[in-house]
Amino acid sequence: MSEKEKVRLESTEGDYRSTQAFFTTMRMKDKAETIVIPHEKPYQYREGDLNVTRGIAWSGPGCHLGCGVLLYTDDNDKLVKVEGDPEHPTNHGRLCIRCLDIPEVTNHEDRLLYPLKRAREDRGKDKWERISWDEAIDICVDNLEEIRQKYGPQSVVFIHGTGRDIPPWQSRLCWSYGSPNYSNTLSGNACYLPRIAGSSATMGCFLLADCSQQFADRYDNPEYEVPEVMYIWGNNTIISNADGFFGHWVVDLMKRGMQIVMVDPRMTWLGSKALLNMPIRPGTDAALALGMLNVIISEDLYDHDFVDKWCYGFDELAERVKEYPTDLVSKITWIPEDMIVEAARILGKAKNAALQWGLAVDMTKEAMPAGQAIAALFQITGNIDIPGGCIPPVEILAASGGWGRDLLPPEQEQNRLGLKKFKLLQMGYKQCEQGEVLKAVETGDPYEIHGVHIQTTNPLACMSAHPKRLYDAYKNVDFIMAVDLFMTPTIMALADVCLPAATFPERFGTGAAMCGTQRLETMNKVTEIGEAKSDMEINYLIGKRLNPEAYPWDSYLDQFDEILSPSGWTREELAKDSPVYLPFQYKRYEKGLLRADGQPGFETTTGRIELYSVFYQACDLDPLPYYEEPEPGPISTPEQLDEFPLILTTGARNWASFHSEHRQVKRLRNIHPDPLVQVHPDTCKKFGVKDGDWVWVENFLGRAKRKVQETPILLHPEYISTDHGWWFPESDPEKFYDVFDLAINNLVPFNCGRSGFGGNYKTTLAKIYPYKEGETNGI
Ligand SMILES: Nc1nc2c(c(=O)[nH]1)N[C@H]1C(S)=C(S)[C@@H](COP(=O)(O)OP(=O)(O)OC[C@H]3O[C@@H](n4cnc5c(=O)[nH]c(N)nc54)[C@H](O)[C@@H]3O)O[C@H]1N2
Ligand SMILES: Nc1nc2c(c(=O)[nH]1)N[C@H]1C(S)=C(S)[C@@H](COP(=O)(O)OP(=O)(O)OC[C@H]3O[C@@H](n4cnc5c(=O)[nH]c(N)nc54)[C@H](O)[C@@H]3O)O[C@H]1N2
Ligand SMILES: [Mo]
Repeated sequence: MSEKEKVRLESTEGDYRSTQAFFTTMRMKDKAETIVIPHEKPYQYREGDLNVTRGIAWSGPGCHLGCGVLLYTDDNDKLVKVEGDPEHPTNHGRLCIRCLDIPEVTNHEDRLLYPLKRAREDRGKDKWERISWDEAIDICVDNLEEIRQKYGPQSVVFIHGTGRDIPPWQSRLCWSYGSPNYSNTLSGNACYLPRIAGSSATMGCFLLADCSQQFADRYDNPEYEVPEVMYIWGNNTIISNADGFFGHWVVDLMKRGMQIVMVDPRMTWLGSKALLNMPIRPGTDAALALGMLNVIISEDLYDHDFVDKWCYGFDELAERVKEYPTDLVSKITWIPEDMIVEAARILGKAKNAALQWGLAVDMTKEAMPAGQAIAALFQITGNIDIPGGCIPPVEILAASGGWGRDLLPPEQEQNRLGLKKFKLLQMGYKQCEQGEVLKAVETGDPYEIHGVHIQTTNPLACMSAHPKRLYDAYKNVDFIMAVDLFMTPTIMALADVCLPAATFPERFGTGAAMCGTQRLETMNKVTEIGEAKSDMEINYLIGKRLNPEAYPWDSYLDQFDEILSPSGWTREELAKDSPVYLPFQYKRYEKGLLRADGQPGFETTTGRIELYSVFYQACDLDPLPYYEEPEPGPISTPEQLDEFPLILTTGARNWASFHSEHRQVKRLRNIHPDPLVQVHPDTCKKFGVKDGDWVWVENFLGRAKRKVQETPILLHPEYISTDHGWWFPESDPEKFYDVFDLAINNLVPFNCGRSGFGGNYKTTLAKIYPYKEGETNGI
């Protein structure tokens, strides 16, 4: 038996070590370890007529960054102003416009202020009735209890949106209720999870660009070195500030001499300042990475010492990348061949290089091999856990990736929708695959779904692929409850009970920012609006009734201390000293700091970075990275090109909104009033449309209404790019605020990758044609 066969056998026999490691296994051990940074001002103080409270911003409204903020309230506790906290090491006083505009959101006249109910037969009608919290909680508990008794807890699905700080609280509710079906509604969990789960499976940790975020003294820390070059791959950091990564760190580093290489089909502000801006055809990132690996390996530009000591399967990888010569890769990616070679050489020769990868890596069907190939570039060049390279973030709080895992009865685990089909779903936070959930709702196979719990998500407008399909399926479910800040198309279309949630200035919270920042901090309540309650309190009230043992606390506030307990901090103490930092060291793999058993190496079966993944192999997946043409596409379905000649990517972020949020917030809406499709001037000419025209963007599955923005930023005239998340709060509620005319996901099918991760949200073929007044997709 070969060594690989042996390893494979061992891992199929249950040594799925990496499943334990969502980020890495290192945790904060006690309070004395933490670094408390001095603040000039106390956490609450008076400035003129106003009270100022320090804290961080997280959702709602949505964001997952955790910038330091100063909340200004008047003597009636009304939130009147928000400023960036100049003392906060993440943002140093800088804030985006959405955060500066929080008072308009928090105090908005359209906020949900009271619990609402509606008769089952009135679903889809604007016939809501105000009810008390007691009645609302009773209805939710009674329905969920009845379904659990009649059909079993697995027949309720709990769906959430992007990684705000709410999902862990919903996971506890879900698992303590007894359901294994905790999920978002993205086909193939196609946001962040493909990158995280893939990295965890192959190296036991995740990779982030080292921007000194782990040090409270930041760029001045003596250990830190500026990266020579940063590869920004399918990520527009300045606008998106995604997942705890503050985009302006890139600018800070460029001012300190760092160069950037961008991989993006559009010219962005950063791209215009880049050494190279690679005009990639959407969905072909894996091919590009494999082509660059080919150059680095064939030109002997990799780090032999690092590969020999710390990587597993290099020879197999070297063999695989021979299938991707740069001339072929250029034809696939539409990037000039010399640019691919140059990008590879720059990386191979750099003293230290950082990777900042984004959503575009996840939003293609075969996202896992794409991420695997991109990561391999930085692994074989030894850019792992070195100053100015890629750093594995630590999981500071166990709750970050799902709270209450231990509460799910073990016999329910096998009912998790998607797990049987996709073994790799054991990676991550025990989520389902929504395509499989939908099939169960539609067909009752493998069992019927009778309830849906919706919290912080607006799937019809934003998250779900093929939203009409989700609507048609979910509208027949017996009981649907939702928790949100505002009325949404999803709630109007589907829910029976709607509970009003608090924005972040109205609630307490803890933040353990993900992005390698090694910091722990709090959100602090400064105001109250209507009868809105925090998601934490709402879930506590419901959860305590459905499973009292899982909620042993006397107040929902005690839960924060429970979550924080591994750190030694209580919420109230932390509020005063927040943010606090954990100490940090480089080259943790040499010191036994990346493995649970304290041995040197990585938390994988082989103890090394698996360029050839034993874990993937055990999940019946190709152990090596590969490229597969997205479908539809000019190469996979050339027969569609006559009808759909354009290559569409979707969802590039803009300043004025977070997903489907903020459309009713006037100042922000004025900045970006309409759903746009960016079209190259040559293509406008060809299709007889011009800037400002309303058009339909259409593919084989459906169409969505857009306004043309004529712009040369598309790097090939055939590329078009459009916003996602649109609905018009000002439109007819009973037409669900026009969501089915506006949802770009009308064009996105449920169709995840072989692993259960990844979906074609950012790549399809399409056409555009003029919209005629009165045309609609209907409901
Ligand atoms: N075509 C296309 N589609 C995409 C994307 C794309 O790039 N292209 N991006 C996708 C990605 S990456 C993601 S993560 C999803 C995001 O999808 P979602 O997370 O579902 O985002 P939203 O539609 O904004 O829904 C969030 C809802 O939660 C509410 N909310 C905000 N804060 C709070 C809070 O604190 N408590 C409660 N209870 N509610 C709150 C908001 O009012 C809003 O109605 O969208 C995806 N959709
Ligand atoms: N303002 C704002 N900020 C947000 C959000 C928001 O809705 N609004 N959403 C948050 C969430 S949940 C997420 S996941 C992040 C996502 O944030 P990012 O990771 O930055 O993702 P996007 O902005 O969707 O796309 C980034 C870039 O990828 C390019 N791109 C498109 N298709 C491809 C492709 O196939 N390959 C490559 N290499 N590039 C491609 C786009 O042109 C775009 O410039 O943003 C977060 N931050
Ligand atoms: Mo996301």
